Amino acid sequence: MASTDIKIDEKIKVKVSEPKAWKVILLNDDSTPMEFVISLLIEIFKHTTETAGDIMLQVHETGSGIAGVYSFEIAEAKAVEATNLARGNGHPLQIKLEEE
Ligand code: TYC
Repeated sequence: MASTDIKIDEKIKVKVSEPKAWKVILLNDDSTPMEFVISLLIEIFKHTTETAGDIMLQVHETGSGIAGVYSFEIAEAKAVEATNLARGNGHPLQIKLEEE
C-alpha cells in the first residue's frame, strides 16, 4: 500500500428531463388563401385533407391553430420551410413556436 491514501468522495448527480415539445402555431391573416394553407398543412405537416381543413378553419375563426408538435429542431425546420413556401408564393402567413 502506498504511504499516502487518497479517498475519493464522488457524488455524481444525474439530472434527466424529458425533451421539451414545441408547438408550431399558424397565425391568421387576411390574405393568405385558405387553399394554400390547407396544401401547406398537408405537404409540410403531413395532415390529411380533413385535418388540414379543420386546422385552417380554426386559425381563420380564432386567430391561431396548432399545425403540429415536435422537438425544437424539427419544429424550427418545419416553421422555416412553411414560411419560405408562403413567402415564395407571396403570402404573409405568420408562424410561431411555443413550448408545450
Ligand atoms: N384568413 C385567411 C383568408 O380568409 C385564411 C387563413 C387561414 C390565413 C389560416 C392564414 O394561417 C392562416 N383567406
